[in-house]
Amino acid sequence: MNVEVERKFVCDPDIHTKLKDIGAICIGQKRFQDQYFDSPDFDLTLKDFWLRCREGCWELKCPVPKMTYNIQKDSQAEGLCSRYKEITSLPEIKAELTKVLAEGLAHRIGNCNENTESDVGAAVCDTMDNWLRERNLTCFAKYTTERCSFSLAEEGVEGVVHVDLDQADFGYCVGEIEILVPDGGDIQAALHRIERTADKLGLCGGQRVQGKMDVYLQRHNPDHYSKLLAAHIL
Ligand code: V4E
Repeated sequence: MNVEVERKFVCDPDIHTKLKDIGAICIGQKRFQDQYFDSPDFDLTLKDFWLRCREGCWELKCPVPKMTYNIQKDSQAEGLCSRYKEITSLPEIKAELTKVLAEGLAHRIGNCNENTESDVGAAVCDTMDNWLRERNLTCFAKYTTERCSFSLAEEGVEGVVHVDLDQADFGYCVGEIEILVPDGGDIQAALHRIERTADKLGLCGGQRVQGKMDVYLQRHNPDHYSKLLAAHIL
């Protein structure tokens, strides 16, 4: 299971030239549609869990507690980067969601021992659609992205940095510098490497940059958006 560490940035018109100048190689362009799912009370996203179907492939992004990796609090990258554990196996996604939803349920009904985790996960479902329906999880965001991907190697450093330039179909562009860290790998080193790449690209400013979801929800579901802001998720 990988941890995705990433920093978003505002794309300026020179970004392609800058990427070329620092030795990044364009590895392709693709277009994909994403659908995100949650309950009517936002039980997943208010806990920072993001369930997505991208062109038929399921993924659950789960929050990684910052203290887990003993990351320096004063690092600039620390403040600007996000990190999520990515689960792509359907049985593991269902198991994790069952746990998260059961916690929410237990929280709402106090210490009632009925409707526990095993009850929530017990139903036998033939398809993911049915599984979601039984848990009242529906699509709350749907958009298409045109993505141009780059890969950047560094001399003497293992692995690559990925840079994605995304153009969403609702008219928002954003860049991402991203490193996939294998489970148990060095998150701190990834944060430093992202910071070095950002410096090389001349990205300045310590401002958090909005992702596609921020802008989508702001426009399409301001109630969901303000709840996420209030919970410090976005
Ligand atoms: C984790 C998350 C969301 C899910 C998708 O996020 P994002 O990485 O922006 O999408 P995308 O299309 O680039 O996915 P990829 O191809 O990299 O898998 S939507 C909102 N969040 C939370 C979040 C956050 N709190 N802070 C930042 C900087 N990003 C996302």
